[in-house]
Amino acid sequence: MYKLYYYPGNASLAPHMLMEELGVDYELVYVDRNKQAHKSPEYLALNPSGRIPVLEDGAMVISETAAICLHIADRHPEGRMIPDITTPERAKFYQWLMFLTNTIQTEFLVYYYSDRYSSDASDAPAIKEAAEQRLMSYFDIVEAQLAKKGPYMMGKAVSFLDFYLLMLCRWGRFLPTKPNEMKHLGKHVKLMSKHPAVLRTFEQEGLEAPFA
Ligand SMILES: N[C@@H](CCC(=O)N[C@@H](CS)C(=O)NCC(=O)O)C(=O)O
Repeated sequence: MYKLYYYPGNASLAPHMLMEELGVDYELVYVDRNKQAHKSPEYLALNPSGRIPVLEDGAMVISETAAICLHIADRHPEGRMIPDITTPERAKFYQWLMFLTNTIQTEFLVYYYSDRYSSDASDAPAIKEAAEQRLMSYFDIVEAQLAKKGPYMMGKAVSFLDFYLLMLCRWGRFLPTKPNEMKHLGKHVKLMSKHPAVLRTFEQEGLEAPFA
């Protein structure tokens, strides 16, 4: 049985949706960010970066959202949440996963934690504004991919990239140009919002239905 350390709406949302989609056995462990539980010695022993999520798979402890999702998808190939290793789609999948985690997700850290990016607190609004512009340009790139290849990130079949992207679109709900108001991203969000696994996950985390 897996154990997912989560906080509602945090990066734990992607592996949570993935596990729901796959119907695997898992337990949720609430990490109370309001009490700084993610910086407690117990949590830091699991993930020294003090970031959410963490996955326990038996004796193995894994951090980093993309690594967690890859591990789960690889462990359950019958769920087809990642293209087969023998296909060219696998390489394109890696490309988009890295773009989502390395570029968009990382930029959201700058956007949401802009005060951490300068020793001068008065810089934070400008840092946030620049991150906002970059985020919107990155969502334009995803929009173009969906226009070309949609409705899902890998074409006709859903993969865990789509759950990852839904999480990032939700984080983008305060951007001046909201991903869910863009033509193809909006269609993607609508499509994903109907997935029973998504609805169950949002309900379990106490989040309002996505973009309702
Ligand atoms: N690269 C990490 C980033 C995870 C991350 O930044 N999680 C946020 C929540 S969405 C967090 O734990 N923030 C608390 C903090 O930075 O203090 C991953 O993908 O797992």
